[in-house]
Amino acid sequence: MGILLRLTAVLLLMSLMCSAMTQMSSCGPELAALKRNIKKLENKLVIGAWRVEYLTRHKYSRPFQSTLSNEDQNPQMDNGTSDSSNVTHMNSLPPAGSLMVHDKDCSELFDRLRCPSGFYRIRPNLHQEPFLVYCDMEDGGGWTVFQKRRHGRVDFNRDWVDYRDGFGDFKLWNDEFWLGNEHMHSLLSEGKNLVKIDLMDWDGQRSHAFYENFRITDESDKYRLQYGMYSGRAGDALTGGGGMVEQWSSCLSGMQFSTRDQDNDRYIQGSCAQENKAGWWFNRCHAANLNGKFYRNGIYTGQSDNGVVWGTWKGLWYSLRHTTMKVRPLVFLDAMGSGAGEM
Ligand SMILES: [Ca+2]
Repeated sequence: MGILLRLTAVLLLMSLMCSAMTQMSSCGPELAALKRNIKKLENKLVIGAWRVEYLTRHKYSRPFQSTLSNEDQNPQMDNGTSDSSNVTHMNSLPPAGSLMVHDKDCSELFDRLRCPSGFYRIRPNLHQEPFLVYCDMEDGGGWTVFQKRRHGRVDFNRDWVDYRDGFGDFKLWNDEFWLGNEHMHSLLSEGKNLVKIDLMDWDGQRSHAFYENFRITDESDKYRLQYGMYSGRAGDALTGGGGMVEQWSSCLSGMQFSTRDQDNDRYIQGSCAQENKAGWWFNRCHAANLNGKFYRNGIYTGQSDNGVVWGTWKGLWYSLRHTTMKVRPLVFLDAMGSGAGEM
């Protein structure tokens, strides 16, 4: 970067000298060439500056919004510490947002760079602004994570707009978030996919469920859920478990999304989202709700089964400790060569 600056300064000086000389002699062609070189160097400088910004962000896993909101919350931080000078530096850079986002999801990023797990920007389709996601590069690699529960610090009982746009923290590996229905719609619309749901109870036991071709429609259809074949060990709780009665009341295939301020469920007497303290796809109401109320220690009691629930594994009255929902292409040669992740 320093070399570029010095070169630009030298060329500027030469062009000034030359322009003074034009009155005496003809150095027009040289001047034009110099101007073109300056322009090229200026462009290189802009791209270089943006690369530094990009790498700095990813090194510290700093999302756009969080950086700004941290600054808003701590205006006294602007005292020349490395942290605040970073923020100032990033804000002053030119907008070149789309230059460095090559990947439509974490699987492409994994194929290209074999990078570690962390927050990266992706762009599922070219008509969309890039956005920040957590990429799980373990478990075979290439997973784009769209839901995570870890410690209960993020409130998941929210309105439609929050669920549409996404919420939570996007900084640390164990942060909790919902990527947002709008982002999920574009992410899940690309080709055939495989969604993996990772679950952990309060004794550290783990289980999982796979769903092929997991999709949600757009907002005009209230982000209706559709999915294909189930496999895994935790049971097909999205479909409601075994019996016809259970499926009639809790099969979530074909259900629209509901939040506490938008009741799109089939429960006529009330609102599943309000009862279950969550935005989710509800029928009458559910056998799986990973956005439910976070209860510590698993077994809970309440007026309704409103915990973080995967009914076919731990029942409706057990609230899980860790959950992750993540997606990658159905056909994907992962780090272990199996294409299926941890079974
Ligand atoms: Ca209802």
